[in-house]
Amino acid sequence: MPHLLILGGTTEASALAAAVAARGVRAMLSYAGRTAHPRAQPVPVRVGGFGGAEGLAAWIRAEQVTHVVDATHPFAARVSANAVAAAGQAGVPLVALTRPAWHAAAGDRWTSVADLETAVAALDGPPRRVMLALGRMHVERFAARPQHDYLLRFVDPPERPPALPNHRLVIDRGPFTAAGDRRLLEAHRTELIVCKNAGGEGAAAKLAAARALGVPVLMIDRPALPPRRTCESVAAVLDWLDHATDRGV
Ligand code: 3Y8
Ligand code: NAP
Repeated sequence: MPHLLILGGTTEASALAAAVAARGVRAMLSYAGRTAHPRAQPVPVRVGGFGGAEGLAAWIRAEQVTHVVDATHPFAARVSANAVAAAGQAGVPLVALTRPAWHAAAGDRWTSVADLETAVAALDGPPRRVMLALGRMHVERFAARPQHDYLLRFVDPPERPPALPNHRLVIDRGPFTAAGDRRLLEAHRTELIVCKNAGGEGAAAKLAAARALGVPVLMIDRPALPPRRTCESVAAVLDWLDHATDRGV
């Protein structure tokens, strides 16, 4: 009888949880606890870190998990590395449910940068109206570039105001719509968007709005992730689960 651990926090993880619940597969979805009110799920949920790879391996054994699906965000590199190590230590199969990276289309004005540090460095120069579509965790890095007028979007209200002298803060959670993001960019008169190459649909609305308005985008490339088996759809994960179970692994 399989017992699935879904490392969640993405649209795809929620879709997988719905699919396995509909099939009556025993599963638990795990959140890090980054947001105050994570989306309810049709499977049991746990919230909080495991205590590194060792803690995750111990949890997998204690909960008699038989299969791990890493459905975390492509920028959640640490938990993904921990999951590969922990699944190996615990001797259970792992698959990553990922989404393809975005690629610039006709009309896009993207500049790709390797990482957050390079994005901060690229914001030297005269004041501009910049949307930081990066959430809350990295905003403080941009205090090194105080000259800009920032538009910020967080999931939850921050404990204290961001340390950016000129900023407007929007509290909202995705998935977002192109029309909504276009209104947001027009209201802020955004001249540049800084975002991660998250892929998927939930964060893509701002890119469609940027294309329509001719707004350039500073696109942060994904961090390196460990080698692991990957699937790009819920159906492929269910197929893997069927075969992994048939093989008795
Ligand atoms: C806690 C769970 C679902 C999942 C929905 C997806 C889509 C909407 C778009 C923008 C970009 C950003 C951010 C974003 C999106 C989905 C997905 C996605 C980007 C929740 C969630 C958790 C988080 C954590 C949060 C981070 C932040 C990143 C905001 C839930 C809503 C910017 C990533 O305040 C904080 O500390 C927020 C932290 C990690 C990145 C950062 O560095 O700040 N996600 N987002 C998960 C956990 O605790 O394990 O609350 O329901 C999930 C979703 N956010 O089931 O519908 O699939 O990616 N999330 C990015 O892409 O750049 C917003 O504003 O345009
Ligand atoms: P991270 O940097 O890779 O992980 C940092 C630590 O957070 C991990 O070592 C682990 O703690 C804990 N952790 C992360 N994801 C977890 C999960 N799903 N369940 C239990 N513990 C988890 O991760 P992150 O970038 O902060 O992302 C945190 C969560 O937000 C993930 O669920 C991710 O899918 C979601 N998310 C992130 C982004 C993003 O831009 N990074 C975007 C959208 C959603 P221990 O070492 O103590 O086990």
